[in-house]
Amino acid sequence: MTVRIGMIGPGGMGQAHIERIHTVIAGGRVVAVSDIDPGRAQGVAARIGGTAYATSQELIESPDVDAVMICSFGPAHEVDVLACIAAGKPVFCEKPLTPTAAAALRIMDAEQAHGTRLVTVGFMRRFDASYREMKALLDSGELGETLMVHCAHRNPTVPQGYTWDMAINDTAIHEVDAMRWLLGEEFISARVDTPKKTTLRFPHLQDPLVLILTSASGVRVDDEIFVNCQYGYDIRCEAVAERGTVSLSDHEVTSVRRAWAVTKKVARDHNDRFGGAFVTEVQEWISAVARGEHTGSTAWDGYAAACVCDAGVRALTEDGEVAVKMIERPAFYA
Ligand code: ISE
Repeated sequence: MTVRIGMIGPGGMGQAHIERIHTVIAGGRVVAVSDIDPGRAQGVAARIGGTAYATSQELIESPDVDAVMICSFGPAHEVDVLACIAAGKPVFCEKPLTPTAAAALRIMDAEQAHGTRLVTVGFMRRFDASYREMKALLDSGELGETLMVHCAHRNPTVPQGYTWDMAINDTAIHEVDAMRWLLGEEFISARVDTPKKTTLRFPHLQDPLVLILTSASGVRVDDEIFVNCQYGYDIRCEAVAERGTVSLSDHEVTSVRRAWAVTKKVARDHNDRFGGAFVTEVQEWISAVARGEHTGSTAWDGYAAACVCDAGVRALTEDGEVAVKMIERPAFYA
């Protein structure tokens, strides 16, 4: 069976997914697109030999679409995810599921009323080979209890439209999800440290910043967010446990020795660094849809990440620790 996918919002991320689905991933084809810019939808549809729909609602309801990928802007996600649930179609929604926890709660309510899991959230780090190896080692217990994790998330630069809160709810949200998954527990509080700001980009941003999270069992996670670091896309993570540490590897493919120096490349962007993770993630989703199963992060993961980010955004404007407010995990998401 070929899963016929409708894509909402085929911008940069969406088109990178289409490329993967049509070249290296098996079992799926993007047959329909819609976009707030109808010209873009028509252009992408013509290129892939698919249909451009005037609205996302029409795409979701089309009998020619088996499953939906949402790659639009975060604030537009809720209405489309709810429409997919109403239509009973599996939906892969890029992060963030929703920009607020309240909106994610409405999605969980609708999905539970529907009765089966349909929503997968695009948290790709869970599919990265290096993160998976780290998790397997920590879960084995060989290093004892995990005590602290040091993370860094650096982007070469961000566009003008990147607002002050996005450092937390668009960038740090990746570590928030990856650390919930790595540690297997929730965070209870957030704090933000604000070091000296770079002069090399927009003054409206606090860049860099350090988000400090505390988990229910007391693990301390610090996450340096530096989105105008100029030199590359650099993701770091070191977990410190009782009997040792484990870190993500650097992701250069080659190193060059020349003129008495060794040079290695730094990734350019998330597609470069996490290309393999995106392929595994989308392949697993398409294969699960074909089997009629659910895989990947759930709406609960989208909700929990939004709750931690809400606290992180508040911590950016308030002094001290901010408590993370979260409902009890419903049995449906156990
Ligand atoms: C962007 O939306 C992403 O998801 C990237 O992975 C992240 O590095 C970047 O900071 C975000 O703006």
